[in-house]
Amino acid sequence: MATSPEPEPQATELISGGHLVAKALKAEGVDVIYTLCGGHIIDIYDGCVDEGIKVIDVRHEQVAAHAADGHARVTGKTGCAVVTAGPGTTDAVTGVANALRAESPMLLIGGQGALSQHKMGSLQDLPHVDMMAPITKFAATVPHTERVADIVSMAFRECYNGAPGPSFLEIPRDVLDAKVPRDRARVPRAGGYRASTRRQGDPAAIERLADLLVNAEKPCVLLGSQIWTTRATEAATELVRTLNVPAYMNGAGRGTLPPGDPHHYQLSRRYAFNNADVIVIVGTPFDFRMGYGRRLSPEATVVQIDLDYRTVGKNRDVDLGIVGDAGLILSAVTQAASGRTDNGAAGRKAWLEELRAEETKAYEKRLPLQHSDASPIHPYRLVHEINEFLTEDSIYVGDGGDIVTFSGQVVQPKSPGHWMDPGPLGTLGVGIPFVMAAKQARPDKEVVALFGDGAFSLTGWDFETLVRFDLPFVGIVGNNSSMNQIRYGQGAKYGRDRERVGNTLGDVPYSEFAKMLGGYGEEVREPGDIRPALRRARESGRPSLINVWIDTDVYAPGTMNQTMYK
Ligand SMILES: Cc1ncc(C[n+]2csc(CCOP(=O)(O)OP(=O)(O)O)c2C)c(N)n1
Ligand SMILES: [Mg+2]
Repeated sequence: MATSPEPEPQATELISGGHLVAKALKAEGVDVIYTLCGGHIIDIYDGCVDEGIKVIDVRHEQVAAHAADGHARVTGKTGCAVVTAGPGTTDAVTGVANALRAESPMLLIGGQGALSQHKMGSLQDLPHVDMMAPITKFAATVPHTERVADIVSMAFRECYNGAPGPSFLEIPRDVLDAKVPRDRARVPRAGGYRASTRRQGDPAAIERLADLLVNAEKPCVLLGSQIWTTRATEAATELVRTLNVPAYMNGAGRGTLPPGDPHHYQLSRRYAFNNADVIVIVGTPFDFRMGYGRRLSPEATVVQIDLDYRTVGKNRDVDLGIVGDAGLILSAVTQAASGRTDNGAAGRKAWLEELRAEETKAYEKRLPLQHSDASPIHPYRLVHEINEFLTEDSIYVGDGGDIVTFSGQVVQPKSPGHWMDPGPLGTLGVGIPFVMAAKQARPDKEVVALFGDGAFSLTGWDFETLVRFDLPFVGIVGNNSSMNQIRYGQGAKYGRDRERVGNTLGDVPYSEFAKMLGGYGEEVREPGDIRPALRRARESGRPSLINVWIDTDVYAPGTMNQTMYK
C-alpha cells in the first residue's frame, strides 16, 4: 500500500518570556517603558529592541513608576514601568500607590527569583504580589513562559475595571528567560482583548439630573479629575454653556474651561457650595480635599457622578448618584435638557453674577501680594510670575508643600490636561518623573514645573535622565531652605520656639546642581528677575532649574487652614 510521505518537520520558532512581554506591551500601544536595570529583567529590554519600544532608564525606581503614571495621565493610554526584583520593586511601591489614589492606569512589571529557586532565599526574593495586592487593581505572578503575554494583557484589562488604576505582575527570571514554541504562547492581538468600558449611566437618572438642572436657580458643578480621564472636556463645556451653570475644577479637571471663560470659577467655591440649590460633583471623591463632603450646604440637592460605584455616596449621602463615564453622561444630560421648552439658562444670570462678584473680591484682596516687590521674594509673587509665563501649550507640574499650595490658588492652566499634581496621595517627588513622562509623550508641549526645595530633593537626581534623553523643561525651585508646610503645623502645635525640628534644609543653590548635570540654571533673589530668568530657561532649550529664594516666614492660607492641625 502506498503511504503518503511524512511531512517535513517544521523548524518551530522559539520565543522567550521577555520577548513575549514586549509583544504584549506593543499590542497595548505601549511605546516607551520606564525602568532601572537588573539581571532579572534584561530579556524584556531585548524584546523591546525588536518591538521598537523605547527604553528610558532612570536612577530610582520611584521615578520609573511615577513616570508610568504620568504617561497615562498625559496620553490616556496605559503607562508601563519595569523594575527588578526585591529592592527594585519596593522602590516602585510609592509610584504604584500614587497611581492607585490618582486613578491612573499603569502596569508595573517586577522581576522575581527563578521559580526553580522558589523560597530558597534567592537574591532579591520578596513576596511582591502580597505587598502589591492592596495597592493595585490586579497583582499576580506569571507561572509559565507560555502564559506571559496572556497574563500581561489580563493585567492591562484589569487596569480599566471601574475607575482606572495600576496593575502589578512579577515574572520569575526563569519564566522570562525560557523559550517556548511561538505557537504555544497566546499573544493577544491589538484591540482583540479589551472592550470599551465606557458606561452611559442609568437613563432614568440622566432624565432626573436634566430636570434638576433645568429647574435649579443656583446650581454649580465641580469638574474633577475624571473629566480629563474620560476626555470629557467638550461634553462638560457644552453642558455648562447650554444650561448656564458655573463650573469649578479640581485635580486633573483643571483647565477644562480656560481662565477668563464666563463659566470658569475658582475662588468662590466655598460660597457656591454654601449657597447653591443643586450641586453636581463629577469624577472626584468626597475625600479630604472636599472636607469629606461636609462642606456642601445641607439644603442643596447633591448629585454625584463617578466611574466607580464605591465612590458614589461615600462619606456623604447624595440625592442622586450616577455610575459611568463623565463625558457620556454629561452629553446625555445636555441633550435631555435641550428638549425642554425653557432650560432655565437665562434665569441663572443673577446667580452667576453673584458668584463673579465674590470671585472678584477674593482676587482683588490677594492682588497686592501677587505684585509684591518685597525681597526676599513673596511666594505669591513667584506663582503670579509663573502663571503669567504659561502659554496654552504649557503643561504645568507642581511638586512641593507650601509653595505648591500657593500655586494652586494662582496658577491656572490654559488648556485641558495641562495640570499635573500628585493627586490625593500627596506624594512629594512626582515632579521630575511627571516632567519626564509629559515631555516624552508630548514633545510639542512646553513643560513647566514648580518644586519645593524639599520635594525636588526626593527624585532630583533624575534631572540627569532628562539631560541624557534631551527632554527640556522649565524648572523652578521655590527655595525656602525648609519643609515649610510641615514646619507651620509644628509651630502651631508646639509653639514657634520648638518648630524647627526635622524640617530645616541647607541653603542649596539648585541652579548649580542643574548646571553640573548638563542643564541650564540661574539663581534669583529679586522679584523683577523672575520673568527674564524664566524666559532664558525657555530659550535655552535644555532642562533647567531657576532657583528662586523665597520668604521663609510666610505661609499659604491652604497650609494654615489644614484640618489636620485643628
Ligand atoms: C513622600 C512624602 N514625604 C513626606 C511628605 C510630607 N510633606 C508634605 S509637605 C512637606 C514639605 C515639603 O517641603 P518643600 O517641598 O520644600 O515645600 P515647602 O512646604 O517648603 O514649600 C512634607 C515633607 C509627603 N507629602 N510626601
Ligand atoms: Mg521648602
